[in-house]
Amino acid sequence: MQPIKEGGARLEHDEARITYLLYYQHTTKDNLVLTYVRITIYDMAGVGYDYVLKVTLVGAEKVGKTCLLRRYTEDIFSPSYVATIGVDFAARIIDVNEKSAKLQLWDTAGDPRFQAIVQSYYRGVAGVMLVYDITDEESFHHIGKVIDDVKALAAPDAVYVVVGNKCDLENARVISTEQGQSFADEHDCKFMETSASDNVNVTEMMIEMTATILEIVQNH
Ligand SMILES: Nc1nc2c(ncn2[C@@H]2O[C@H](COP(=O)(O)OP(=O)(O)O)[C@@H](O)[C@H]2O)c(=O)[nH]1
Ligand SMILES: [Mg+2]
Repeated sequence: MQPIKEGGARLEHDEARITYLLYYQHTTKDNLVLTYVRITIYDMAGVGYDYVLKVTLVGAEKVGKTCLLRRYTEDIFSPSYVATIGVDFAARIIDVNEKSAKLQLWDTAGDPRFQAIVQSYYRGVAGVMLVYDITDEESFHHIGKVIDDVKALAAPDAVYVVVGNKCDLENARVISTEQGQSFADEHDCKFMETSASDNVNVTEMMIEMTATILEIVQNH
């Protein structure tokens, strides 16, 4: 898979961050494929950290992976839907138990055409967030279908969090908190219900996951 064209564009920037859109083009047997990666780089000059932790968000399309990532790293929420093409990436420093970690968050595209690149992002992950939408039964089944594949690709001591997103939409709920919790218990995962739109449990989820990862890392 030889890139035949590469490039990038600066999308937006302010004093604290720059967002780039990078792309490369390559050909497969009969297709021309364009891969985009959106990258937000923060001005972290002078900011030290003890660990870099790679975290992948997994889940069906439209469950809110990109929104959770943006809510946590930029504290914004956008109600319009822009499909992630390829991979969405953002980072933020988190302080837990007197240690600083740089969390690298990757939103993998649900589109099966991108499975090849998506798989490579499972390698070396310290944390996996398995996201479903509490108003969408199909999305809950989806994480049940992919969890074994993800566990096969990720590091054996990776930490898993089952995330029931859109908990602000209580009236449209079809997956109960108990269902989510028992799925998580069965698969040895942590569990949390979140809302990217109302900013419920997003920071808590990141802290909980990071604390668990650091516990494992420090006991090695
Ligand atoms: N009500 C509600 N809508 C959400 C929430 N999170 C995401 N959405 C909406 O769900 C759609 C898909 O979100 P997105 O993050 O792009 O999904 P992704 O495909 O998993 O990355 C968008 O229209 C969002 O505005 C949430 O917590 N509550
Ligand atoms: Mg997305």
